[in-house]
Amino acid sequence: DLFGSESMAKHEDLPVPVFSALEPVYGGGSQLEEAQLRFDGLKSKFVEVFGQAPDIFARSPGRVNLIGEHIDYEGYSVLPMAIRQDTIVAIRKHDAGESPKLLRIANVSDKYTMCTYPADPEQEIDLKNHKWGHYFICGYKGYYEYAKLKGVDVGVPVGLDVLIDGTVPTGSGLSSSAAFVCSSMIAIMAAYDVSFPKKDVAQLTCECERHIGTQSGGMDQAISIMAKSGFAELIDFNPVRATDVQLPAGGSFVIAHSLAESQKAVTAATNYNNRVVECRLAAIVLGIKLGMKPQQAIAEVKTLSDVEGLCVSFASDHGSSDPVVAVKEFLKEEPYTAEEIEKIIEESLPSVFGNSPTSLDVLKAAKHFKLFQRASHVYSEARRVHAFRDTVLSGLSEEDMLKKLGDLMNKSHDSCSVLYECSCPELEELVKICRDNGALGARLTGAGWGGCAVALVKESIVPQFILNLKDQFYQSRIEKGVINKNDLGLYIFASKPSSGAAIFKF
Ligand code: NG1
Ligand code: MG
Repeated sequence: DLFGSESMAKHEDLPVPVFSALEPVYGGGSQLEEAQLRFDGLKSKFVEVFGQAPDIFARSPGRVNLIGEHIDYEGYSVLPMAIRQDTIVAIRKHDAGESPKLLRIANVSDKYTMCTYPADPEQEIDLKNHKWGHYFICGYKGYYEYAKLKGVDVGVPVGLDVLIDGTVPTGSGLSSSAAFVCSSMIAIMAAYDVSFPKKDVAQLTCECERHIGTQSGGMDQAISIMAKSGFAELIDFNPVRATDVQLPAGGSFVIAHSLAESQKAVTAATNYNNRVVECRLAAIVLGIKLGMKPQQAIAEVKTLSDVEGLCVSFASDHGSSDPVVAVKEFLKEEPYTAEEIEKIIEESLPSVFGNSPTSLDVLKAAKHFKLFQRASHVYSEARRVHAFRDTVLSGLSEEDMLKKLGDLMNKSHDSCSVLYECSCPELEELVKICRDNGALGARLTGAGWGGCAVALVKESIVPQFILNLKDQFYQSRIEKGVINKNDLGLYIFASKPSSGAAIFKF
């Protein structure tokens, strides 16, 4: 239609909303009270640390990914929802000439001591010496990179005083990192009194988080910025777009921590970035086997989604539309050595990656490359995301719908575990316990190698389900002193889709 939805302002085109009260984001009741306490605490701590009150607050939530794991960086859509746990940043921008001309990043938790950085946005992040404050600097650099790219005048760098309060557990697969980077970026924007559309903020926070050394996709930042209360979102990439997905009311998502911490910034070379590299190599090899010249494939093929078209045409000649058919035909199950791949692509591996330092770290650490397994996971997982979305929209009875969604989550987990090898013994144990206790489906969520599982559970059995997990998974860990009994609520909880990033000016 001529004047249809295309011409209406989409929410990704709008700026991050600014509020003068907490209710629009934190609702009422105990959540609001809790939030009020946090904001009051932040403010007084800010005055205590820096001697003056903050100008502005920004918040951005963590997320739980319901389905679509390790495919965002391959260009495929994912389906996460925001959780209520978030990062709040309080910020004060110095006047020009005020000293010290530094970025001082403090935290309400004693676990994190103050980090100080120069105000120069061109500074390099010291990756060999990981500090928690580096995530703020990702946002800071990103802000100036965007401004440069768009030719926007965003003001001369001055000192910033910053205090952080995060409630997303770290290394848990719930994206504490994106909550931190996104809230930092938004706080900086608000402090400098500039605002960009949400889709741009989602894009630029994704790119700037890579300064931490992981070659991440854009899921976490996109959902943290664009989430809407009450909805999960189907996130598409290139360009970033979010489509609301209303989940069936009778199901609840329970998030449970495996208590294995996944330190992604530290293990990138063997875990996360390794998989990104393997996917790229699988895509290039597939491109060549399906008729591209090696040089062309290296130049043009960045992700598995770039060669899906070729894979699907091949598969349809063989009576299917499933790209996994081409994977089975053209990639071998045994791991490839670097030499084998170099022979196929007629190029040295380091030069394929333009000598990017994080990729070189991967090549140095890798003994071999599992191209068949990684590509099979990515193509099948991409299909499961759409099957999940179609199921939600299918007029199936709620009972049947929940069962189908659970099945898809189980398949996703098994693929992550067997083909992508991003699970760990603690997650395997936890997922099994979830399934044994009536979960319709359970899977690891986020990057894996530790962190949380998410289980789809019938609303009516949630309290009993949580009790059973306490007994069967957490009790022995409490006895061993791994966690404190009083903290259990931090490690297992049911979650409803929460709202996205916001700025507060009181
Ligand atoms: P987490 O779980 O936050 O480490 C990571 C990536 C995502 C996505 C998932 C796996 C970052 C910031 N995020 O999330 O982009 O690839 O893993 O699906 O690295
Ligand atoms: Mg992260």
